[in-house]
Amino acid sequence: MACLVCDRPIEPFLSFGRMPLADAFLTEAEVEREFFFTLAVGLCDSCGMVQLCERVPDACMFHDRYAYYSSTSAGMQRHFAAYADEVRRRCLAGPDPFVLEIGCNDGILLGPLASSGVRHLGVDPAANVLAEAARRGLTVRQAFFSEQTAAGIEREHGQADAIVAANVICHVADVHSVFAGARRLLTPSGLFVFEEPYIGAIVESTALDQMYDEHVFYFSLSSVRHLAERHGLDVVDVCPQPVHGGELRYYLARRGAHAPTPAVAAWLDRERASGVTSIAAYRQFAARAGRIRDELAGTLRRLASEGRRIAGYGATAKSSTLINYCGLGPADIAYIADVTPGKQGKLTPGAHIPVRPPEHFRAHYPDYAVLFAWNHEQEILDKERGFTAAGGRWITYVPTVRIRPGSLT
Ligand code: DWN
Ligand code: ZN
Repeated sequence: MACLVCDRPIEPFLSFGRMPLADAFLTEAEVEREFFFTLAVGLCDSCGMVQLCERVPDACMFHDRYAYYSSTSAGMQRHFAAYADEVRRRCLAGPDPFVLEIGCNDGILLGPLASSGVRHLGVDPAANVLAEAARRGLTVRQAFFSEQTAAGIEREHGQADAIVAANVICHVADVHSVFAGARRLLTPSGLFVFEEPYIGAIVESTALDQMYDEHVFYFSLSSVRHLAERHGLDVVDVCPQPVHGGELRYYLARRGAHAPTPAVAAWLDRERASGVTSIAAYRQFAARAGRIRDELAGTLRRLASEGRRIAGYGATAKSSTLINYCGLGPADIAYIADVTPGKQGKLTPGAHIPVRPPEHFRAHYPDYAVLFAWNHEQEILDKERGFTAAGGRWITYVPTVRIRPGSLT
């Protein structure tokens, strides 16, 4: 296996075995021809990039039935409104600025920018989520962003003062094409800004469920800086974000265009000290992941054997890895509640647990609910106060297996 960034060998540190596509919710009829691949993750010792060992073709994951709509969380809507303010403040001060979003989904980030009249374009390969962005009045184009797409955008719109993305760049195996396209499209003083799950946070909290087909890369500042340098870009700022379990937002500019802030050197020092650039930290992560699997599966089986009713909350992409890695099925988790209409009535990938609307959860409270959308914990616990008031208990597994209120015993 060769590194997608520098072509040197990568060292696998965790294999989950055969896994389905994390967002491929399916009907009974589709179960027969379900797609599986081997989910394994490795580190490139040369450039520091953590990445999948086997990749799934982009078109199998990002198509006209993409399951995830970014605007399903009120907390994320607030987060992206603040992200839009930041972009406006830092990049869009000049006359008639142009902003491009790579992977705009339903327009959660571009919407607040466009509503203040900013010239914009959202690019996304998934027609269904893009249709939602168009319905909001955004200018969109259905495409995978690449160097070639960038050339077409440049001809039509000119260069971009800001190229923005969230939870997208780490999804693209041909990341060189994305960086080359971004470099080409940026104005001389423009910024390429993106935020992605941070490998330091994933390791620290043993968030093993962040690993699935769509997440091709697990970025650190060190690995992003190496990638940027190959494309004539500097990382000029970096800022942690308290979403999706801990992300880093990276600010890139053409070489020499902006002086890096002190945060860049401080984060690089921190990464060297924490060991996220060395294989030892990942081997320990893999051992902890195995213990979480054993403890969660054991706990759920024990509760089921005692006659407790267990459901899940949030049919996340992440939950696919967790559920299949733990070998769980409908006998362990009766259903998973989720607000997304396109997931409701379908079966979860691999394990085939039915997905039901939250109203079903409220009408059939289980004894225990596994919080698969743990990154939206506050929002969900607030809206489901009735569950705990009725004696229900939440089970979480990041960073460790816990039952609340109460203990494991
Ligand atoms: O990177 C990715 C992230 C940003 O989104 C994608 N590859 C796929 C997706 O991952 P995920 O599915 O793990 O993301 P979330 O945001 O953890 O998914 C939350 C799920 O929970 C959604 O299906 C919506 C649902 N939900 C709900 O039913 N009630 C969420 C909230 C907040 C709620 O109150
Ligand atoms: Zn490499």
